[in-house]
Amino acid sequence: MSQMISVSEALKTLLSKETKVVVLTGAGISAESGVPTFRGEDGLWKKFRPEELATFDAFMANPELVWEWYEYRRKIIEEIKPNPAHLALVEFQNHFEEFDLITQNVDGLHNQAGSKNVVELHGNIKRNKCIRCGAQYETLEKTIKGIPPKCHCGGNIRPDVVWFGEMLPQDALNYAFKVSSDCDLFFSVGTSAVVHPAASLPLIAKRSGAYVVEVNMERTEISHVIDESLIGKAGKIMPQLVKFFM
Ligand code: BV8
Ligand code: ZN
Repeated sequence: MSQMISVSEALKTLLSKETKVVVLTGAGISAESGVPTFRGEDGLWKKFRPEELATFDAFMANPELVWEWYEYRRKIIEEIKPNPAHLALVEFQNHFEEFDLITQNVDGLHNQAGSKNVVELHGNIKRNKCIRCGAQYETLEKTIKGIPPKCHCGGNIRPDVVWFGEMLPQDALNYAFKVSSDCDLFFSVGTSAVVHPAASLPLIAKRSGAYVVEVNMERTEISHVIDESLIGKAGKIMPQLVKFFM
């Protein structure tokens, strides 16, 4: 029986269903599903630097390399499934009367776990779109050939994710700002909190008077300003928090 995490009395009292809760997740919540994180020792970026691949310029300069990198990541994601941390967040959503889940991840694992109305700040790797006409391609039709695939209009098809230097989807970001500034309890789970503007959400919550809790394997950029750090694997901590629900 894995030993129970120690949770402050302040946090325990906030785990009642009337509390307004917002959760922000990053690559760390998918690590135990087998998705490499970005900046860890097994990080995706180890092989490639973010500037090299997750940018529009990189795609225009070397569409084959960027497209192959996303195909490599899609293959990993096709084989894996949500882990206990993703499943615990479905229970969070069922427990709290007001609950919002915001993710930086593009792996779609929250939706796969059964979470509803997930706010995907950085898009979704399973979606593609045409650079020229914006046509959406959920799964690439077999007729679409070539690397990168060509749209019916002749334009290049790209992954429907937010690259560095690109704006986040405005409505998703505005909604994330709104709920983060109006919640009682904010969880930052499995994110190094270095990528903006997502990394500003826990700080906005803190400034607006929320109790901010971080779940991570180690301290991060925001550890010094938030209220409580639960150090350990999200797959262990998140299900244990469910046990404290009142
Ligand atoms: C924009 C999609 C401007 C693509 C991604 C302000 C300040 C500083 C910099 C900037 C700023 N504003 C803009 C910038 C530049 C840039 C930025 O933030 N750079 C950083 C690197 C310094 N931001 C942007 O470019 C953003 N765009 O602001 O546009 C603009 C303004 C006006 C007009 C036009 C443009 C766009 C950012 C989005 C980039 N796209 N992803 C793809 O995936 O290929 S970001 C990428 O990083 C992923 O989405 C990822 O989710 C995200 C954040 O990383 P994390 O999720 O935190 O993952 P990481 O590996 O870093 O950390 C994992 C954590 O988990 C670790 O802490 C680890 O300890 C922990 N962990 C591991 N295992 C576990 C665990 N925890 C618990 N349990 C475990 N088992
Ligand atoms: Zn097109």
